[in-house]
Amino acid sequence: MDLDGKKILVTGAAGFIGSNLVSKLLTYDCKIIGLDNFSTGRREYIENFLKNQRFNLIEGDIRNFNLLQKKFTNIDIIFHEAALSSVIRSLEDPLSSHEVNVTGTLNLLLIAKELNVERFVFASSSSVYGETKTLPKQEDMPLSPFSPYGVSKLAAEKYVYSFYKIYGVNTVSLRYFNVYGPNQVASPYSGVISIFISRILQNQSPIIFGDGTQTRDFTFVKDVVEANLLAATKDTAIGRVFNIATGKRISIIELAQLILKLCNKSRIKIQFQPPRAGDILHSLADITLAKKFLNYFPQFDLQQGLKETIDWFQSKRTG
Ligand code: UD2
Repeated sequence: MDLDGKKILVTGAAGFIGSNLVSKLLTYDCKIIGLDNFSTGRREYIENFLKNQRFNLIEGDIRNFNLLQKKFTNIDIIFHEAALSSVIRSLEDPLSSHEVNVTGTLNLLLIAKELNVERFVFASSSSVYGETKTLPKQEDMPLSPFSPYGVSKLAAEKYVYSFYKIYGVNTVSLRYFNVYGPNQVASPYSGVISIFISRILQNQSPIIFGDGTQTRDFTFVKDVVEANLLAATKDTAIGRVFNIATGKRISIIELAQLILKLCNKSRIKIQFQPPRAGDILHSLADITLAKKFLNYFPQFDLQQGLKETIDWFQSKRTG
């Protein structure tokens, strides 16, 4: 399948991953509808897209089924990136995480079925695994998430699979592992890399929850975008679930030291606070399936990705 000539819906188009995806999609000859309710998305991320005739914005909420049904009549591909991400947010407000991540996804699946779309790509998460007995995490391992966020992503993923099996919707689920990069703003709910970079550039200590020995497989957003394009175009992807990661991990303490070094701020001391509730200890992906069925080969190692991300934060500060 080719993206050229397609009508594409991107939910969460003004969000971190959605905006990076739209930016890439605009290099193809396709029409894009961006849907966002701007609860966490940012208008500044889509300002440039709005100048392009091939991009249209619909402001709205994925929880509002009537709106979705009214606005969307003819769509070929849906990239469903809209979500209330963050484990922390889900601990504070599990109901909203459920409504957006589960009911919102079910609404979009119903639209996908009604419109008979060619492909539905779902942004799932490594959090569906919870703590596994062994590493790396493989797609067919038992899933036992314990944060409400992980549970909501797993429930949504199961709906996605159900719509593939029962109604024949051509779905693909991508389990993103700790995505970072440009357009991820630092907030209490954002990924650790954005928080560390933002603090360090303001000469503040990075704060580690726990002893810092917990590990993560950090994935650069441009690799995630590429995985989405492959998921939308490769027929071998249909009905499957894939880990999208690098297959390498780093501890949070090593991560803090690396960012301090790359920012030339190694003199800043790291601070420690008690471990965060809902946190798992280790996360590392096996990406064999994605390599085999998607032809997904990550292009950015952590150093490269961090440099691009730090540059983006710096340009934001000076711009
Ligand atoms: C989870 C998912 C990830 C994605 C994300 C969405 C796992 C393994 N990962 O990310 O795939 O879906 O949720 O939000 O389930 N930390 C600090 N200091 C800080 C901030 C974080 O030490 O200032 C620690 C935190 O305690 C954790 C690690 O850094 O051990 C990563 O935290 P995170 O919030 O970036 O991401 P995580 O793993 O909860």
